[in-house]
Amino acid sequence: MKFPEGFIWGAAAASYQIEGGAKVDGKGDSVWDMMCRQPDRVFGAHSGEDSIDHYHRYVEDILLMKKIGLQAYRFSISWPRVLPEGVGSVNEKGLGFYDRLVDKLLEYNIEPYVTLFHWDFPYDLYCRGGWLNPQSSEWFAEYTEVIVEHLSDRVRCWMTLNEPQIYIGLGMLEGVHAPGDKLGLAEVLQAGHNTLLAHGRAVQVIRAYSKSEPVVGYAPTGTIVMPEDDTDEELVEAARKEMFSIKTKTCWNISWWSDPVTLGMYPEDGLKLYADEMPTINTGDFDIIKQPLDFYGANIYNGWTLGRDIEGNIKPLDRAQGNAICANKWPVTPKALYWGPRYYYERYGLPIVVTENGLSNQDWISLDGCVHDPQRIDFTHRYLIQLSRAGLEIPIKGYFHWSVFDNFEWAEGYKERFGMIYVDYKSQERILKDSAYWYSKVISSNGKNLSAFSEIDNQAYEHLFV
Ligand code: IFM
Repeated sequence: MKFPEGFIWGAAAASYQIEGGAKVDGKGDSVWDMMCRQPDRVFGAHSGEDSIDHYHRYVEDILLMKKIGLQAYRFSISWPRVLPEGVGSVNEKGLGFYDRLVDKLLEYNIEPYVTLFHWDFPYDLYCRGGWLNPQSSEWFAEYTEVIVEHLSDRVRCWMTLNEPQIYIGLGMLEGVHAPGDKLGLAEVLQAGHNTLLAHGRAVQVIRAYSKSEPVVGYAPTGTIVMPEDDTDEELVEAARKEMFSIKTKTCWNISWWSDPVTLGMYPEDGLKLYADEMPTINTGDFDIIKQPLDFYGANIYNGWTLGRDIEGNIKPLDRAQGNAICANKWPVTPKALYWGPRYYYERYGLPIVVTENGLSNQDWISLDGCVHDPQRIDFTHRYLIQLSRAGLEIPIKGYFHWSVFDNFEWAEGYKERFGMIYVDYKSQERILKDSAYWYSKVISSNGKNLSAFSEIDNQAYEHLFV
């Protein structure tokens, strides 16, 4: 199995999911702090208030990352920890945390990959209209400037927004994520347009103020569509088209969120479908939104397959009974890590970094005191084989496993475990799972210890991973 020299092996996490310390050192509230205080919003009334206390335990956590051999750590910054009211006065203590975190990472030769926004929007700004406020992209630019001024002497790699589909779609349309609103689609798309402007302004700020040569990306999500037969050109084209199409009046699609950022326009089918709900677009907006990017950050977990019926018509394949699924019922579809990066690269022309990929599992501490997670190892192994295959055809720069630690899985609370490091939420003890030791060998061999695609292709049970 081959990965290029210089390929980045990392793992990811996000501020609200791991930091805890929600009320310490002057941090302001975020919409997730607010959501977690409301009844029946989050499974088991769990909250990220203490979470895994990374805020106080980051040194121990970085030592564990070093033990695994991580070359890069993708983390996000809590906007209200740094600017408690979202704009205006800076909370030096909050900023100081990220200083210490970055310094410690660099001391251990782990490259910081900073995400500016991973969903913990300042509550005070939410009260001023949140992403619906026409000024919201300027608020984000102000926040970005504070961070870039402060950290860019040591941080080179940046991502602006994580998964706008989720915090806008699930947060403002469907109301299951913070801020928990159920607005009309027109308002939601307006908020979406403002968040895309925020992305563009943030890239401008990074490029204008960075003290080192920046490497800038964007980290949206999306469901991958895969052709059943790689040699059927018509099917390959149909899957490509399907993956970027917009068919429902929701926020769950790829192109509405990525075309403006990379191609400088909204996609045609979306313009037609959302004709009655279109946001106000001012002259020059796309000049702001479309900024030069160094990579496309792809958060990829799964996909679905297009095949042919008995008459040869193209149609979605049914999932096999008893197919492989994660604890959260997401299907396990390794080829998503081949087709996803390939289709993204073909459409957007940017080198790919897999900014998230991983498995929700039911891990516990065995009687021998270890945490055995063979499914996570097999899942990651299968996906990485496909990624390496993609890497033979297109530029893939790195892979970030989601997640480093077990953590707060948003509306699902702590009932799902995504980490390679187990966390006992009561004692805060950390235990490296088997997958962490396994990943360590993947990293040190630059993937050479993985099976080759030729060894696993066309296995009899492949239908279980479709
Ligand atoms: O935990 C989340 C992360 O915050 C964003 N992407 C998907 C992960 C798993 O649901």
